[in-house]
Parts: sequence; structure tokens; C-alpha cells
Amino acid sequence: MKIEKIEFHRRDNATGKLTFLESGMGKDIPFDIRRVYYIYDVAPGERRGFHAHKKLEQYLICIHGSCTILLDDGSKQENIVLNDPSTGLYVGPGMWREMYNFSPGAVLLVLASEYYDEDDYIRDYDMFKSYLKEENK
Ligand code: T46
Repeated sequence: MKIEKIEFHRRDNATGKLTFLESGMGKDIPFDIRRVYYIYDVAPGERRGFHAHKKLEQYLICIHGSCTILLDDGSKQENIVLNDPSTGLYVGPGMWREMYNFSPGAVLLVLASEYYDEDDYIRDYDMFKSYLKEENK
């Protein structure tokens, strides 16, 4: 499985750090960002996600603290630690994800290619496997 991480631009000086990104063709984020959401105040030991998307593309950025993202493409699993506000993890369609190990105060920011659509979710692992089989026929 190919893990796609992107380092965003950073401007550091004696007063602090600034990270920026732009979206659109040929830019940092190759799709137009239609939605932004963030996950925070995750209780210790809690795990979220447990789904895949059919079309949605996203970049996950842990802008404060750290968390771990499990990615599963149906045949391989990878666990990726996010702990840097200037690094984004690409998560595309057909990828089961779970988010865990949130440090106290962690904030996970997500930049999404589409508006919220519950029909784009596959929230059952067996259905996810069947979906991949159909897609790869
Ligand atoms: C993903 C991971 C990384 C909305 O109404 N609008 C939204 O934009 C979102 C993201 C969620 N919701 C509703 C749907 C549920 O009733 O908020 C509730 C919690 O969402 P969910 O249980 O899907 O949250 P997570 O943290 O398990 O998953 C989220 C995203 O939903 C998902 O697309 O890839 O973060």
C-alpha cells in the first residue's frame, strides 16, 4: 500500500511557525476543498472511523497533539502516526480507516473533496470487502 504524505509550506521565525496550503489543480491539495471538519476532545482510548468512502478524497492533518490512523485497503493494513501540523495524510476512496491513540487535546483537521453525504460511506467491514471485489471485477 502506498502511503501518501505531503509536507505543507512552512514559514518559521523567532516568533513562531506558520503553515499554509492552497487547493486546486497543480496546488498543494489537488482537489477543490468543499468541506472542512475537525475531530477533537476524543476521550482516552476511544477509536473512531470504522468506515470507507466510495468517492471522497481527504487530507488528514493533526494540527495539535498526535493520533494514529489505521488504513486498510482490503489486503494490507498500515498504521500512520500523525504528530506534525505541517504534514497531511492523503486518504482516498476504497480505504477503510480508523483513528485512535489521540493524545490529550489532539485536534485532527480534515480537508474533504465533497460535501457530506452519508450514501458515500461504507460502514460495515464485510460490505467494504464486497464493494472492493465488485470494483475490481
Ligand atoms: C472520515 C474520518 C476521518 C456530519 O453531519 N457532517 C460531516 O461533515 C461529518 C464528517 C460528519 N457528520 C455527522 C455524521 C455522524 O452522525 O457527524 C457524526 C459523526 O461522524 P462519524 O461517526 O462519521 O465520525 P468519524 O470521526 O468516525 O469519521 C469522520 C468522517 O465522518 C469520515 O468521513 O473519513 O472522520
